[in-house]
Amino acid sequence: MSQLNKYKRFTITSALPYANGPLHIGHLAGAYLPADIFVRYLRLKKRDVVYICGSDEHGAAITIKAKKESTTPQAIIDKYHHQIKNSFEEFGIAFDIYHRTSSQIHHDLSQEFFLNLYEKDEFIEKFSEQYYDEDYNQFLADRYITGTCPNCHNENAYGDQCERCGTSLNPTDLINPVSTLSGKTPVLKPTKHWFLPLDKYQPWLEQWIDQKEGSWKVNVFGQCKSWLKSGLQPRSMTRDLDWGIDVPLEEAKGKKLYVWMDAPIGYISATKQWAIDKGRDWKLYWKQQEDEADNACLIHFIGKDNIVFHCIIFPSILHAHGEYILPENVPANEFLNLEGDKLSTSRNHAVWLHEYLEEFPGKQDELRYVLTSILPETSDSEFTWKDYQARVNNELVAILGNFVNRVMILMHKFFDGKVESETGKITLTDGYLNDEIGIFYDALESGIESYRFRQGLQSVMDIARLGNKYLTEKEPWKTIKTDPAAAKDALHNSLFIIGHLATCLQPFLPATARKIFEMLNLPVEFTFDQELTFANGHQLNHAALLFEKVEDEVIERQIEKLHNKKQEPALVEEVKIMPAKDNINYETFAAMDIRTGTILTAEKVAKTKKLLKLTIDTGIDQRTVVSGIAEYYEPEAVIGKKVSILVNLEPREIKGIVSQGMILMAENAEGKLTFVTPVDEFHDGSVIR
Ligand code: B3M
Ligand code: ZN
Repeated sequence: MSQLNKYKRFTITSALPYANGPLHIGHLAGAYLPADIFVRYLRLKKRDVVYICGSDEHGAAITIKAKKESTTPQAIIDKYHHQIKNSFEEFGIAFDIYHRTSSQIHHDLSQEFFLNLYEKDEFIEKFSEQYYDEDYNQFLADRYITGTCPNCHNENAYGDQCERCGTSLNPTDLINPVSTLSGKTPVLKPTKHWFLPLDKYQPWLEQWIDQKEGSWKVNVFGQCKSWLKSGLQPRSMTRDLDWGIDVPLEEAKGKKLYVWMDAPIGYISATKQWAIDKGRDWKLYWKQQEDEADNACLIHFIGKDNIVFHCIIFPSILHAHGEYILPENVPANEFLNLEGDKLSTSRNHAVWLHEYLEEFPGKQDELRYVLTSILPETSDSEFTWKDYQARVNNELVAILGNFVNRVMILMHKFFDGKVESETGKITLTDGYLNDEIGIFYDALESGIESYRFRQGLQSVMDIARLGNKYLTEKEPWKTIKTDPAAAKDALHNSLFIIGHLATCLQPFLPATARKIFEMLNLPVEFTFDQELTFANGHQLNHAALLFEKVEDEVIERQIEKLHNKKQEPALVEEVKIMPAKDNINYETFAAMDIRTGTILTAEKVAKTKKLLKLTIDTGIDQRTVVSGIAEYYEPEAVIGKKVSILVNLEPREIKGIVSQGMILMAENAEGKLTFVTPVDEFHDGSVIR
């Protein structure tokens, strides 16, 4: 019996990634892949669910990056918001909305929350001593101060948190504090701030969190209890910063909301935007309803370094506001490490999602499978490229792909891919199979609903293991000669195993599930309550390989790339810029006709390494273009891509093909190419000027 049946609807959130850098596999394994699996599962059970995320665009992390790159915070967030959003979309994380906290709707709601608590006198207003950098003449946000953690003596703890032991800190807790701006010791200066009285809320928090024992993950419940045990202190919700949401008080000019006050409210403002876009009622997903039984089930998916903000601070703000629901669960994951070391943006020690998508086109499900198999659900875990290769080759190719392929090949070989029965009805005739598959469905359900996605995935793989075992026992390739009816029965039963396998794969490997349903010539989405049947005479589509083996040199290249990058200085943007060309007059530029377009077809040009022959829909017409991108993109990876195309270039013959135009590509200092694509969804033929 599903524990989730009692809820009418679900509000699922994933932590809002800071828009100050690209996504890496650690982000996916922490807050995004688990949530995506959970949401896809709920949708397949036809539950009312909204999945919310967006970019976290305030806080010192953004301004520090801007200073480092001598640019503005706005330029940083625009760059990374779009990169992150595109990476999530291309990887297939199925948000209902991916919004951003620099939006007006978010600023308005955050200020409304602040004023709601302010007008109820919830805040403690007090002057506090805050660190001030006398060289830069500015107060320092928590992240601008580093020092030694009083708890574990990590010398690189931040002013708000020690990332090694997870302790939440106030800057004045740090030993030997240093300003990250001037590198000097900051001085304490009085400044007025508005504090959330966490000490006052402690009794309420204790009783609320105590109810969660047994339903919250042990690591999450334990961390909350230890903070409560050490006694909560008032926490400032405002900062002296030049970037963020203005504190909506006359006397607070120049002060901004603390990023961890506004960011979680971003879940609500994004839901409001989604509701406006879709004509829905956001209050059903966030406000307490007349009848408590109608309250939405709110679940926050995060990494363990965000537990205090999602289990102590944000619930306190929601509770103080008084009209909102509180999280039912916060299934935080631990950390993913990479090749024996911590993932690190600053040390460039990461597998970046946008790079994976470029270098492994069409292999999203392989990464989904490997990461889900090693999710740090109860302790830190490790990604290695050798393990990636082993799991793809020995599990996806050898177990899942092999089973499906054998059945499809045999069905075409012996029965021309037609599913026929003299009795007229095609059913799963083997009771043992039926029982076993039912057990795996139950294991899948209990795994996902208790946030044990690794276990859930393995129960799906058990269906494939069952299929291989069944096929080996039945040997239809032999019995076809002696007992064709038995061979047909065994293969029909195997088709049912494949259908259930694909149904259960959908939350985990959505692209693979779709491919299998296409091969079976069935609808490409099967909700869990749908009956899997084959009509008599059903025609299967052709067999197609689901996965390719990963060769040693592919892995060696990735390991070498990681090793080389770690030798380079930290991830900084000082790259060699191509020298500018001579100026041209406006008329020369205006003579070019550049449009947005879509790649409809793509194929390699025979006997060349660099050329792809593309068919482009330019909005004006469909035309052939030969493009030198074959070293960077497989043909199937570019189909459907939006591009910018110069349409009034004189046609040229290239390798016997008349090329009518040119795709605009960006080339970086290493000579790598990438598409120049409009940020928003514009129709083909839109004029680029
Ligand atoms: N922006 C991400 C982090 O701490 C932080 C999450 C906000 S969720 C409201 O890594
Ligand atoms: Zn520490």
